[in-house]
Amino acid sequence: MRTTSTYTVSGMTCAHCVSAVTEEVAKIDGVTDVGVDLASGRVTVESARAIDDGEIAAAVDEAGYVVTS
Ligand SMILES: [Cu+2]
Repeated sequence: MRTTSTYTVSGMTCAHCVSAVTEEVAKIDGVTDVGVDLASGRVTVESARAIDDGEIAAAVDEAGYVVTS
């Protein structure tokens, strides 16, 4: 099952933030693609399985940011 989910992440201010979030979220088992739009804080995650919101939140937290929605 291919799933696309979108989250909003606060606190990202530059390309480094984008790469930090991308790197951590991409480590989640089953994630096949991560897209981050810096201006809106929108993070789009494509995965081969349904990813729990908590897993996304934990990965974003690991990068130093917060999922707000
Ligand atoms: Cu930054």
